[in-house]
Amino acid sequence: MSTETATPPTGGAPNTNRIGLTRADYDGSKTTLCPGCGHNAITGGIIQAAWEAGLEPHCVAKLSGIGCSSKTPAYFLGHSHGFNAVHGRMPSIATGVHAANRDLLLIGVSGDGDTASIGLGQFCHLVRRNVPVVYIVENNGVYGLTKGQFSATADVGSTQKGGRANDLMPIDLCAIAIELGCGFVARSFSGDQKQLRPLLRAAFAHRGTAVLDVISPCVTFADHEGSTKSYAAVKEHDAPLHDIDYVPYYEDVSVDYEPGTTREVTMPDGSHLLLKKLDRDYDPTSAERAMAVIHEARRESKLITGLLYVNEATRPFEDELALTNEPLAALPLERVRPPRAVLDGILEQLRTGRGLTAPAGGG
Ligand SMILES: Cc1ncc(C[n+]2csc(CCOP(=O)(O)OP(=O)(O)O)c2C)c(N)n1
Ligand code: SF4
Ligand SMILES: [Mg+2]
Repeated sequence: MSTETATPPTGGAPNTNRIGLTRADYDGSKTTLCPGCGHNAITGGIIQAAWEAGLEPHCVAKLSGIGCSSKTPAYFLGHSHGFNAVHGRMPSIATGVHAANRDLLLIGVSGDGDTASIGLGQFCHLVRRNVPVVYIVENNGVYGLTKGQFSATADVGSTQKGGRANDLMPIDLCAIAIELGCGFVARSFSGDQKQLRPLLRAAFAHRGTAVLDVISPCVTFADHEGSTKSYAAVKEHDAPLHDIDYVPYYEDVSVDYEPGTTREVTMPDGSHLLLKKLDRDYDPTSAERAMAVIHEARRESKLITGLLYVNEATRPFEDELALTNEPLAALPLERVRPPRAVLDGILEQLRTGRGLTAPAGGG
């Protein structure tokens, strides 16, 4: 069985993956973020996971909002499509991209400010519609780009660099996602690549919104004593739910596999996520249990990481809307432009008022 610690290259040439690309083919431009920023490690995780998964770079669209985190799509998959949206508005752009071209795998990168503060409404509606986006929140509890103000995910009692304590309840994005019916919800840590990479690969294989809330320390504004999202605090309070392995659909899952101690999740493409029990027996298919674990963790000041919730049977956005399978850009003009007679009919209706229905409630 291949594990995430040692996925061998399987391309023809040395160090190439299944589609013949090297890891460097998944790089982007050089980071401009602070050295040691958790976001840089997540970028590395995305590059590695995309290479291991053999993603076709030209079939990926990277989307983001505004923030240090939202800058990071420039630093990975330099040959993919990309759109840097307005602050908190990435979900609308992602929804439009998916409606226009279902062949693209969408990777959305956002921050806790971008998602939980200004973009909360957008996030909720994306999840509720189950738009297929691998939605990564690089969560540091602050607005890094604008110099370290608390974001809406800051924990009660966590302090700013200057000593001021946050006294507002945090918004838990995983809890919101589960509540809104999201079929793939995970929490991880930028410093735990062994856990993050298989979660990313499973998220690439999911059909629907996959939310990954990744705690990602801001070394400049939130890595001091008193911050609950510093490297030291995360390491002290991290309580993983399980050890995670990922086996792609083209590899045999039977070797080294102990069904009694391992929970298996089959992804829509036939790949497998293997969740090996740690000290607790955790069922990631129960939304109630996931919510209970999130509440327990908050009560006990623990950071629970791993796959919190998975539902393989959710209905993605395109099924709900019966969208065409073909990218809109690939449709011939006669299939996207109504014929002259139809346009004339609409104009006639507008001119005469016949056939037009008044909006409910007037005005
Ligand atoms: C409409 C709008 N409001 C406010 C800002 C200022 N602003 C830029 S980034 C940001 C917060 C970024 O925080 P987060 O999403 O957590 O990203 P981080 O920098 O922490 O990675 C804010 C408030 C903006 N650019 N646009
Ligand atoms: S300010 Fe913080 S979040 Fe932004 S790049 Fe620096 S360490 Fe990262
Ligand atoms: Mg932030």
